Amino acid sequence: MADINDWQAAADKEVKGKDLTWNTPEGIAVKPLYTAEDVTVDPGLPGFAPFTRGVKASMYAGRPWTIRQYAGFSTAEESNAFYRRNLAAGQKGLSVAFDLATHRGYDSDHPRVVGDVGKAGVAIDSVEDMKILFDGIPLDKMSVSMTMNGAVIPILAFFIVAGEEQGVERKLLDGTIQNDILKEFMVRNTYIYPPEPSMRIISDIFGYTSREMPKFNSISISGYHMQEAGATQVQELAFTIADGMEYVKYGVASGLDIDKFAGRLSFFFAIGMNFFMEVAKLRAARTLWHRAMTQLGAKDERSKMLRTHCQTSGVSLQEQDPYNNVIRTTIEAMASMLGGTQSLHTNALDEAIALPTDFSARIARNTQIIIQEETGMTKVVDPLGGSYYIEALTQQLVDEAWEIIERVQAEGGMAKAVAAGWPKAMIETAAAARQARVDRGDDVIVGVNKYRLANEDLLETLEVDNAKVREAQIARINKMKAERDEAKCQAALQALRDGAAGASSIENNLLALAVEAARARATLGEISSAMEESFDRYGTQPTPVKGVYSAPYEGDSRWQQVLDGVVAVECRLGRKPKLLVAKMGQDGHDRGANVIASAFGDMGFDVVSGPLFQTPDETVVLALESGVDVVGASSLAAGHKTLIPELIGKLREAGRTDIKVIAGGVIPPQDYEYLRNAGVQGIYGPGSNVVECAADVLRLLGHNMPPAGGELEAAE
Ligand code: MLC
Ligand code: 5AD
Repeated sequence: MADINDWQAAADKEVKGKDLTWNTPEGIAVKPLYTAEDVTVDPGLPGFAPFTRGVKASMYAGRPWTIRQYAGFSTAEESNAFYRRNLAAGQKGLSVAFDLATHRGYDSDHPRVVGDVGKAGVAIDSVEDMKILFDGIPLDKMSVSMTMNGAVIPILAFFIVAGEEQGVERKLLDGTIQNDILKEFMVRNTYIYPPEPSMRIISDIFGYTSREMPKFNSISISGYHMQEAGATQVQELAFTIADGMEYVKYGVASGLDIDKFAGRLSFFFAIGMNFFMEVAKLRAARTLWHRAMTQLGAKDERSKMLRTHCQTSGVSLQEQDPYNNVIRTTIEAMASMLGGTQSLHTNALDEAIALPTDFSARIARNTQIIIQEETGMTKVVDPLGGSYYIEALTQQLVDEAWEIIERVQAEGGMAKAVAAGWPKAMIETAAAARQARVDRGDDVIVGVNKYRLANEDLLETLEVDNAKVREAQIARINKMKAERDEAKCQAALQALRDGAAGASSIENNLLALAVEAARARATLGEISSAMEESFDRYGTQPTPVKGVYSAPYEGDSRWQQVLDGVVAVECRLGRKPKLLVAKMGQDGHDRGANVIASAFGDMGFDVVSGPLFQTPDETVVLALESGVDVVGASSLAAGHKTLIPELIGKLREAGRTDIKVIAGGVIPPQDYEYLRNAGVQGIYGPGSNVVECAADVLRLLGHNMPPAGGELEAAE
């Protein structure tokens, strides 16, 4: 029989000695062949420690994963109707997407959220909205996930009271609250308060739910947003497990018995296009969590079981040739289920442009239904178990991630690491490197940097009339405030204020106090502000990484043309051309803004990275103070039609029509003309090449920049 040396010789001959090793972005050297010799650890059996092969013995043969599509837009009425249509068509669990005003603790009538209400999710201002959201949906029968981190106290309180007023006892409420603040500080940015009081909120929620809501998952520890922000799979894995360990330590430090709450911790991962790596990642995650929880002293096996939701990768989906997204999502959905997820969201094909329509949501949902009901893939437990490659990769991911986890532990845990900023910097470095690989064509994206269509058809997308939603919300807030017992409401808010000012205890439990305020019809904004008085509101300054985007471009002729262009403009102006990267509204998606800031900085621009959550007024003040030539507005949460025209109006009022305004992010092509008419001079959607964006900016600044691949027509 042939041995490995025979194989090596045969392979060398076929490829003339070429090295077939694939070095992945996480620095893993994937070999072209795996054999029994690569498998060094026995993964055991499904349903048994360390749960590498799954948390249930029968897995999907016993019960398939929950088809749980994340959704929400406009008003509670519209979202409720959407949920009901989806459940009738085969969806099994609910998952609520709230709008950014709600995430950040503002009522719909707050002046800072004019562009955000009802846009990226549903607007929820009070228990009245929450009751409408679940109208006709029995909360003792339907498990509901709520993605909420910043305003987690009022939202969970509204949910509890909505259940109560439906006649459902707390102990029967089934579902999950995201409640994962550490990753917000790292990547997702919908925090409200600084880290310390935010961690107290989490312990208070663990305490309350472990006493009162035994079926409810008190947290969804999320790596998803790390991968979306550019993290490699090893980084996603390591920081997520390390976040989980940190929450457990806080829970224990607040006096809880580890086995009383750890069984209700759950996880959430992104599943991207590196198929086998993603399957191995979920298996590695379960193995690591078992190890971590054993180390932290858990005794109950359920405390050591990593149960997870997955979502296919948003960032892997493209605006160009969007039907390719159905194929990508199918592949990612298969990796999720072969990895053993408990619950799954499959993204819609219009992901890179807008929120799902009924049509795109149907295809996304049916992707899962077809896998469950037509393919027979659920009949065998962990069917990839025993694959030499999968088992070896699983072990390698465990080892690589554990190394990072040990570094985090050595430095005092994840809260300290987040404060020190190195995990975020690691992720941003990976993001800038990926952008450069895509822009250079080293990483292929079909329909974007290879096989691109000459003409794209317009895709019909969902549009939310933001002004109308806001009006309806304000009317409901005013009506509720007029009808409530004001003295009772104010007393409940005062008790919450006092609880926040005091130390965490059963009497001062913030969720318990907020439930009282919710019953008394306090709004989300009022409940959030009551805590903000003691906790304060948190903000940070972006710090883009340097030299990562430029590295692979060394010696590239187009890159050099752009660098020369920047120098030419600099000579003319007597200073470097200056760009403000602006984030307006409550949109915290900052991967794009950070990558642009890094890349433009590397190209020689003077870049000002504006803080998150600015109003158009604040952006104009910063632009004028910094003396910029160009403002680049980054918008990923649909606020562009309100906020960017307002910005241009304010610049005009200030007499500064010379400052150019460009826009980038998730902007449907249908809106381009509207924005151009408003004065936007360049629009860069997903899939834009950053070097070519810079070439455009140089043109806007009057430099005679040749087209890509073209010759310079005349020197400046
Ligand atoms: C499961 N069960 C079985 C079984 N499989 N029983 C017998 N045999 C089997 N084979 C049981 C389970 O033990 C459980 O009961 C019950 O069936 C439900 O199964 P589950 O596996 O726990 O599924 P589910 O209820 O769906 O819970 C999955 C979860 C949960 C634990 C991962 O936390 C969850 O649903 N998370 C979703 C999070 C989410 O949707 N997030 C969206 C983020 S979007 P029992 O009694 O044991 O509980 C986002 C985007 C953005 O964040 O905006 O940024
Ligand atoms: N409805 C449906 N999906 C949403 N996503 C975000 N908001 C919504 C919403 N309101 C999905 C997208 C995004 C990921 C974070 O969640 O896929 O990439």
